[in-house]
Amino acid sequence: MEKSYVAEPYKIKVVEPIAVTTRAEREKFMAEAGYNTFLLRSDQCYIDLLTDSGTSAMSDNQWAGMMMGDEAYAGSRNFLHLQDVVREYYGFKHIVPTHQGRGAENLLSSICIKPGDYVPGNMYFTTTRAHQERNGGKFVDIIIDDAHDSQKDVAFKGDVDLKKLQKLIDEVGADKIPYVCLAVTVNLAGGQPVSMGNMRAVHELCSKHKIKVMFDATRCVENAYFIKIREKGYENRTIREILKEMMSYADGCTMSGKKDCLVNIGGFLCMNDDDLYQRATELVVLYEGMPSYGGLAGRDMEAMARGIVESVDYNYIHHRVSQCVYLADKLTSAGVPVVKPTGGHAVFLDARAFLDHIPQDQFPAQALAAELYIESGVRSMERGIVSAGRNKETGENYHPKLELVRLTIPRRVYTYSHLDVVANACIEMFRHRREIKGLEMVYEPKLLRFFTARFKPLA
Ligand code: PM9
Repeated sequence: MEKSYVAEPYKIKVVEPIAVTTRAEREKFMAEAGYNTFLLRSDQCYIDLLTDSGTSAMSDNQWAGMMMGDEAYAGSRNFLHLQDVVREYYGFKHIVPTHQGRGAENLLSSICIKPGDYVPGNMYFTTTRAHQERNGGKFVDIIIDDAHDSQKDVAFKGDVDLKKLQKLIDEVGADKIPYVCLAVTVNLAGGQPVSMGNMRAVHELCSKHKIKVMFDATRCVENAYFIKIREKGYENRTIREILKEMMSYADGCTMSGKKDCLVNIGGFLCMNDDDLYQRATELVVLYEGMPSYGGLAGRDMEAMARGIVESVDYNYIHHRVSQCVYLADKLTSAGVPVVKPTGGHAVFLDARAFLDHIPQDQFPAQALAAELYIESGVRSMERGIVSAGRNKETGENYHPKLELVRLTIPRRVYTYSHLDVVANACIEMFRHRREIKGLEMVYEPKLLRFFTARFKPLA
């Protein structure tokens, strides 16, 4: 019997035309963009899978909420609504809104990290690690080894290796670890979830040593969905219940609302600790604004509050992950190497296996993302050696085991037909993969280089 995929649990009310370009035009656009898909213009892209960040389609209910914005400088009713919803759905005592996730990361890292501290995490994320390092912290990877193997098909590849965490505590001492940063799901591992059992165990170990656990909750609803379908004992629990239990194992979280809160802009920092909250309210006025708006308009906070409620609807999240599975299945059945198992927000091409004739120092994932655009007008993102950047102490390039191209699915935006176009383009590229050449980096910014670096094709 043919496998079936879930149809859209929404109907389309507004449409946005997208650009159809020729190959000759795309070759020119890509060269002008320095072979970096971040530097393309949106109107040069046919299907834009650069990111799922801020690219969601909002619902009619969210748009209605935008008209209910209370744009008072302080104490707007939309902040109070957001605060109520976050307390109810996530369970934290305090919330400080920020303009997006990295605003929350900035506050948390600045308040908690001292030079010489260690911040363990289940694989790094670009902006998260940059803020930790900027405050003198050292990121330590404590994810299970399987997460670094693109072909290992394990249910909870985002789990922390508790032995690695215990070893770090023994070596440096708990007082040098301000908090453990636990990402649910793990973006750079391929959108891989953390099991509830592992969250509980990390929380227990950290409590014993009086170390805080701060979640990167950016894609926490996707994580809750995977717990429901993969972890024994959760099959009959609602997404909302699972989410609340997950958060009970954290002392707080940073959140990029641009992902699982279904909005185009916004984020927040949460915590239970009154003193931490006090310090966050002191710092937020310097970078974001009053603690009751944190860089956001009242209307944006209203859309985020409503987005949080919508995000725990099973039909929404079931369809979202089904779209990823559909694309991954098409690619896998044609022999195209992708990260296993399929994650929550994207399908990741394994550029190391796809372009096994290009060494990592010639940026295979960057080259593959550029070629995919030229081939089809589909924009994707490099998640390999360029994103990993350089070791701050030695200046050497990191060489991550995962060299990936991310085909990121925006929420409620594209149809299965769009995904067919993406799959066919990747399959076609796979057939002529030996013709794809590596790149040379000709401009390298010092921080978060993947956003603006420029490249040229090797002869
Ligand atoms: N993620 C993404 O495309 C957008 C920026 S990086 C290209 O995946 C996690 C797990 C994220 C994330 C952003 C942030 C930062 C924190 N944690 O972009 O500042 O995936 O809202 O969030 C991006 P903001």
